[in-house]
Amino acid sequence: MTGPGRLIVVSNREPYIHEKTKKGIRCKVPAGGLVTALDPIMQKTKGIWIAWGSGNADAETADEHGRIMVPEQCPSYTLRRVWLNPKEINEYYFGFANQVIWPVCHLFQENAQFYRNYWETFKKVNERFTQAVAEEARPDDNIWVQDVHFALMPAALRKELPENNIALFWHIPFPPWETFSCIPWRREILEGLLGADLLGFHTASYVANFLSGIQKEFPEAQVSASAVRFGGRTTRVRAFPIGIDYTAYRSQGDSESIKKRAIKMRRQMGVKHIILGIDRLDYTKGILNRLLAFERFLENNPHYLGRVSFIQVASPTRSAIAKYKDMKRYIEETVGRVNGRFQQPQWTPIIYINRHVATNEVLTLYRLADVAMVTPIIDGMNLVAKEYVTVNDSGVLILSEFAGASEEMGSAIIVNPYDVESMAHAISKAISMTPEQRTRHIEPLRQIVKEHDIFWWLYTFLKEWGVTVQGLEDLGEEVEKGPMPPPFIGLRRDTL
Ligand code: GDG
Repeated sequence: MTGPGRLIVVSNREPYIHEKTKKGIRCKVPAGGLVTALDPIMQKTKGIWIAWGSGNADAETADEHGRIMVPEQCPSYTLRRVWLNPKEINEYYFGFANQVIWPVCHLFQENAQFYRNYWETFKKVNERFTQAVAEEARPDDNIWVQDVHFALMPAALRKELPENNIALFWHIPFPPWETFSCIPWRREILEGLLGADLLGFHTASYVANFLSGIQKEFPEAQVSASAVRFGGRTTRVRAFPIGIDYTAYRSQGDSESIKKRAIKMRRQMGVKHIILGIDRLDYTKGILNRLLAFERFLENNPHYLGRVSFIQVASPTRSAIAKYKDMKRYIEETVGRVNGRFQQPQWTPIIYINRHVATNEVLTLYRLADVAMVTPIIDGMNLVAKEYVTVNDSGVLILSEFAGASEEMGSAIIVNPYDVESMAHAISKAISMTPEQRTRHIEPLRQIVKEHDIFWWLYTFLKEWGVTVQGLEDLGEEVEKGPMPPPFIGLRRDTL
């Protein structure tokens, strides 16, 4: 154990975004597990969070070095914003992160665009962020890099800051080597990652894929089940399944206002059964096959016509990228075709929402839905599965065997998202379960989410890393006591 030092977090998305609105500058907190978990922790440790300053009022609210104390109501840690120009955003973020690493790691190599300028800009942006960390860090700081956007940083940081503890968490799948090796710059990416003391993935199979890839690319490396010895140093590699802020979801989902909204919405919809899907509109999320499964279900079970509706929230994401535009078109054509085929004056089979919905609405939908279909083609973890079983007391979860979440949540109704017929069958099974069967189904799932919440994830990661962080010395005790109380969040959490 070393330390205690501060925690320096590096992520692409920033925890506080300043935007110009008609009513003046407003500060928004993006929704999502990472910010929810790390923000209260950063408030306690008074560390530094380094991220891309993406808001159109970010520059004018920060000082000349891009620094701003956050949160506004009780400034306790430094957000250091790094500026990117439109070319960099296009090539590093939409290009390399979203059109090289993302499709390859999700086994969609055919969607990848291996342009050299994407790679060059990716390297440049990784260097820029490394410099920003170097300007902020003290030798005893613990530097925790988040996600694929900064895959090259651990090694670059190791060079700049040989004294510091450095770790990285990879939020998406790590694919089999046959797939990953199609990236022309795979060697540099792996060398970048091996600069870390600790690398975290969501599941044991991603760890295994990574380790076997290392062995193939670097035959001279010594690889064990949980570590790599290479170039004179050791990188530990382990699975840390990410969780959600269980207590916050549970208490917000249980509030009177959410319950009332759910009851009202069900009355207005006038159907007996409601099935839900909530995803970013991404080709990995399996939305199209899910809609086809619902169509097959209606075909096979005509007695359900008029009695069951499917609500699909497909929130816009990366919509400038051609493959996302294509997927949106296929989905919308399918919604139109299925609705055209079955619709009745008083009943809409598929209710399709293609916008970002407010968090309260998401909670209402979780509360309302009898069945949630979380059926990605492949997904690192998938937090929607965890959120749904936390908020709903008597729902049924249909879960893809290719979502990381299925490693822990094996008692859900597990489906193969390519098999439309069996997903249709899973829908009939789910909606014909009795209330007692549903309660028996969801309770153990909720228990798993409760035990392995986001604070457990954080604590387990820091413990394995072997660092002690200033202000967080009591984190272990708090995690042992059970889920943490909701953090101080003084702002709306309704953007992604
Ligand atoms: C990556 C990995 C991994 C979605 N639409 C709206 C909305 N959401 C919220 C959900 C949930 C989150 O966004 C999505 O979480 P996912 O886990 O599905 O994933 P990704 O964005 O793909 O994230 C994933 C995750 O990282 C964490 O490591 O689990 O596998 O791909 O919280 O509720 N929230 C609101 N409106 C929407 O329209 N408010």
